[in-house]
Amino acid sequence: MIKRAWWKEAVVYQIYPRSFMDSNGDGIGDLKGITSRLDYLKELGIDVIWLSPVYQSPNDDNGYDISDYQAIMQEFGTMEDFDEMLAEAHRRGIRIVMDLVVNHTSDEHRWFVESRKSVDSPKRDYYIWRKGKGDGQPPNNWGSCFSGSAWQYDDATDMYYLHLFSKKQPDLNWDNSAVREEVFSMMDWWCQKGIDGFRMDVISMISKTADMPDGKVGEGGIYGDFGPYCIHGSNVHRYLKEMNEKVLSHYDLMTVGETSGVTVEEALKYAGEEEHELNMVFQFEHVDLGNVNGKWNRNPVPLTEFKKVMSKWQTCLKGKAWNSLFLGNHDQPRSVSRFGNDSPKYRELSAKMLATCLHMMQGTPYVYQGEELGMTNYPFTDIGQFRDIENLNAYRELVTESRLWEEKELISCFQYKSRDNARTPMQWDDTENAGFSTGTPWIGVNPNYKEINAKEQVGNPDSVFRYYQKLIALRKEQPIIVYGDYELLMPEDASVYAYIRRLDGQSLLVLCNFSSEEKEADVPAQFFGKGAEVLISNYGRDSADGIGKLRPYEAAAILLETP
Ligand code: TEU
Ligand code: CA
Repeated sequence: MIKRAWWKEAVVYQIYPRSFMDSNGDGIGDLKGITSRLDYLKELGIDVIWLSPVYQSPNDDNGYDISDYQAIMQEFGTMEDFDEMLAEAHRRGIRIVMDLVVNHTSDEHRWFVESRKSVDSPKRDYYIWRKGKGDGQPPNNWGSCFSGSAWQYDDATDMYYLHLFSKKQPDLNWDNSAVREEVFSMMDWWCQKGIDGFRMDVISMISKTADMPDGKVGEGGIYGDFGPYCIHGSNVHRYLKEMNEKVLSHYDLMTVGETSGVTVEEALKYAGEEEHELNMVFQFEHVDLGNVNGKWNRNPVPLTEFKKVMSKWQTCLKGKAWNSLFLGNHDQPRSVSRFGNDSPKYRELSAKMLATCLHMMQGTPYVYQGEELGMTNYPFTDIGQFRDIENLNAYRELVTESRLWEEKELISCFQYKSRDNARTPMQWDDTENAGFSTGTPWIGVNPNYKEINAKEQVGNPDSVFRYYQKLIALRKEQPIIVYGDYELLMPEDASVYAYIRRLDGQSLLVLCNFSSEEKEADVPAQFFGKGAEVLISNYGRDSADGIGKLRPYEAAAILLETP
């Protein structure tokens, strides 16, 4: 029997504050904006908000570069606004999980400002400094996640600092116990305020190897891969156990680690029930499918591979750890555009189908803002429309500087994969700027907001929003959805994703057609019989009769009481 926990029964909603709701017309979403929309989230039925960073930041990477962990970003409001938002969320029974970005700080954080001053600075060892190789060469060939070398030369001391992300995001040195103490006491300060947990940014990268050899250069690549020397490093589990002992275990929190590159074996260490580290991790195997030599491609996701990956995580963590379930977030393109079909004909059907597929699995589902409306990728055509440092740097490196890529080719990959697809403003209604702001939004509003918006969908019983609302409610009513076992059916079928959940003599069959054609599903006979109840269907089915024939993007979940 699986141990019960509130965070296993919860549904999480991710807010990217910059793009959620602007309360004062400066074009930037803010905390008062979030507070004003809590009733909408209550109506959707979610239990927890994961708030992307709201701390003081120069916004080189939209808040993932923090210059003060205990202050609110001016553009987002004040600490009073935060306290009000937290209280108003709690009043509605909604918990708030904070983004914890402690692999790196901003270069404008006072620790780094002090650290870079001299080799004798008391904060020198808060960061990772190395001598260059001579003749202007960095310490090794590692590339950063946002293009260019992972090392930045610093005049003041004639040394380089490590930054796995942008050069304005220097990596903290977790091997220094003073750094760990600072982070833990900051976390404790937020817990004392009453927050309900942490989503931990790239927490798999906090422990680096002491010697830092060159990494492998991929085909057609310029820089070496830091992965083997920085991901799941030798001390990462020791540091998380220490964090758990000193902070996490003192509160009733939900914790989820963003662990890029995680395998099932590693996940069992981060999130194993007996490990006393984290509750869950985010794995990325399913969203990375199709990638070869990085993410700039337009490769589709083969369904058989997708099923294999999802099923592996469902079965291998069973009873030992807990899955987090997601198809989209602020780093991914819109899920309906990537895994479904965002054409007007199939957008709603396929968005509901994807939601069914994900929300009927074992794990804690995460809904990314706008996903509950079936929001789509943005029709980008021009580099001037992008705001994300990942795109701007890649464009500079691959098009402007090296001419390794044709502009058109790269923009077309950005269209498919850019993080900005998920960062366009939330579409609230059909008024100017989709009701997000009365000013000029910091990034373009998707032109489809007149058709796709919250106001229309809340009032429409057949909308994607209403469908999500029902899925979320079902999870609260049916323990089988939360705790049932999982078995994949028809593993080789390239169009239909079918699986069965089982708990206490009940069975739940989930059928999802991932294609725009009619498909046959091999449905076990008992699901046609008496006592088979349709829990949810995106075609409005009310009986399981003929359920073996699935229409384009059809999805259904059928509950069977087996005596
Ligand atoms: O993302 C970390 C991460 O694993 C990246 O490699 C991610 O895949 C990236 O978006 C590349 O496309 C986290 C945050 O979620 C992201 O928004 C931040 O930019 C990054 O860390 C640095 O803090
Ligand atoms: Ca604002």
